[in-house]
Amino acid sequence: DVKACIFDLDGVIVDTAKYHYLAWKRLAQELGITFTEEDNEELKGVSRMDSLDIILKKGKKEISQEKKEELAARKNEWYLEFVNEMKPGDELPGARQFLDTLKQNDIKIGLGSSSKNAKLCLNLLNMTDYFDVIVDGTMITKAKPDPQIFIMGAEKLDVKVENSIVFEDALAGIEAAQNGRFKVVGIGDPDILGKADIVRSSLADITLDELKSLNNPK
Ligand code: G16
Ligand code: MG
Repeated sequence: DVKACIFDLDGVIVDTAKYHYLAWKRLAQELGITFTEEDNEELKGVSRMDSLDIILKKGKKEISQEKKEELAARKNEWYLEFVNEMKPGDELPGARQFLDTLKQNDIKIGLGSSSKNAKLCLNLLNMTDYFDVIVDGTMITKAKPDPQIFIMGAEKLDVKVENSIVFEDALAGIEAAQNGRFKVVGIGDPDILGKADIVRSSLADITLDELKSLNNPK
């Protein structure tokens, strides 16, 4: 039985992934590092500091920890300029309706986001109340693809892993879910997310029956 759904935020509930990309691109540009949309795929679901390390490595730059903190903070300021413009209705297609359906069917709802800005985003979208449990980047010690974030979510929801389904748009997140033995729905491009149990382009394209059969293969 499906008793809980645990959602990634960026790229699943709301398209903040594009804001992360624009902010990182601006930082990379200032550092003289080429940074494309393809490079960005590697950053999805990855923590702020690890993202910066990936970009610096790509540009073959080594800098002090202090300077890194400063760059990461600058990126976050640019990111927040975009985020603060968000309002209810800016969530991804089908997201709100899907959460409504889960509520109506007494399925618990959790958030498992690597972002330290997750609560702010949910508040701006007026979607906080949907979530029975929120696990965000301020609460975890091990980043995706470690399953810690989703295991913590299931524990706090008081639901077993086998009764939970994870929703993810990033490879690192799909691996995190699978490392924790969760069933996982990929949201995005099947060519990139083929590892997931099923892939849909958005939450508008998945039904409750599909979820149930995912957890109860015939
Ligand atoms: C996300 C994004 C990542 C981002 C990370 C940290 O999480 O996918 O690109 O680097 O959060 O975000 P912040 O800098 O806001 O703490 P998720 O797990 O919701 O996809
Ligand atoms: Mg994501």
